[in-house]
Amino acid sequence: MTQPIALITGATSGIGEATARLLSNNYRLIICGRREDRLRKLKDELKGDVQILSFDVRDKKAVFNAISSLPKDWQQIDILINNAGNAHGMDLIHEGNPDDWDAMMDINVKGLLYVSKAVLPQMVDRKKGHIVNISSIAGLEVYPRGNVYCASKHAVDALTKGMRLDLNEHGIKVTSIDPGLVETEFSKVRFKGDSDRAKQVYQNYTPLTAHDVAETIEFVLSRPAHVMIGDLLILPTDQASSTIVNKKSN
Ligand code: NDP
Ligand code: 8X3
Repeated sequence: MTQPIALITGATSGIGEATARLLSNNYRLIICGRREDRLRKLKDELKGDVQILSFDVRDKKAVFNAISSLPKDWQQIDILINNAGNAHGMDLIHEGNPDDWDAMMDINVKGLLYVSKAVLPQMVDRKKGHIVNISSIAGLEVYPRGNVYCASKHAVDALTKGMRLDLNEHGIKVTSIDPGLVETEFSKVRFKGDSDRAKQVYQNYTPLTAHDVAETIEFVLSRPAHVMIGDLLILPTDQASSTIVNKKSN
């Protein structure tokens, strides 16, 4: 039997890259991201059948051009993992930078919409498919200074619910994975390359790894046809909520 095709956005690092590594034995993969050098390196390392698409999810035209440029035998995408996203800044609302707000809403919300719009029609035609949206605990709770990032992930949560309603009659599964703290490049991006500040986010407790989240995605995808995991919150054991983390004093 031919392997299902999975398209992963944000596969150049963190959760997306770990998911590509884990799925590569059992799925044909379309790996996406802006950093093409990383995509090429990852493709070389993976064993299975892999296509690369390099585009910025904010660029509507680039999204549609990239996905329609796929060879014919790659166009029937079975699984879309909407993972590309980041936080930009962690300021009080009255001190926030509107460019950071634009980035978060354009990437995390509108980018997810553009990619979904490019992939969904063939799923609807075939009455088959699975959308996995990587939201966050920030889509379920709001924490101090999280304002616009939390708003973007609350929007992802609403879109997941909306997709599930609208796609129900077409037999398409829609899942939200909501991770807590995962040690990736996420905080380095949030703090604009300040590695020391980023490291502090993951100190004195045990955060999730990107592989932990990838294993959860693999589990969700491997359920039988009649089973859809709707929403899945995955936390480090040390984390009880966005603001309560059991940090050991050193
Ligand atoms: P990383 O920073 O490691 O990865 C982010 C990925 O998103 C990169 O591959 C990056 O690729 C891609 N990306 C960012 N902006 C764009 C863009 N404009 N166009 C295309 N791709 C883009 O972070 P994570 O792996 O942690 O984040 C993945 C997802 O998980 C995000 O949606 C994040 O919000 C979510 N999440 C993360 C948590 C955490 O604690 N780390 C917890 C909960 C959710 P490139 O730069 O090459 O374009
Ligand atoms: C990423 C986790 O707590 O930094 O979504 O918002 S958090």
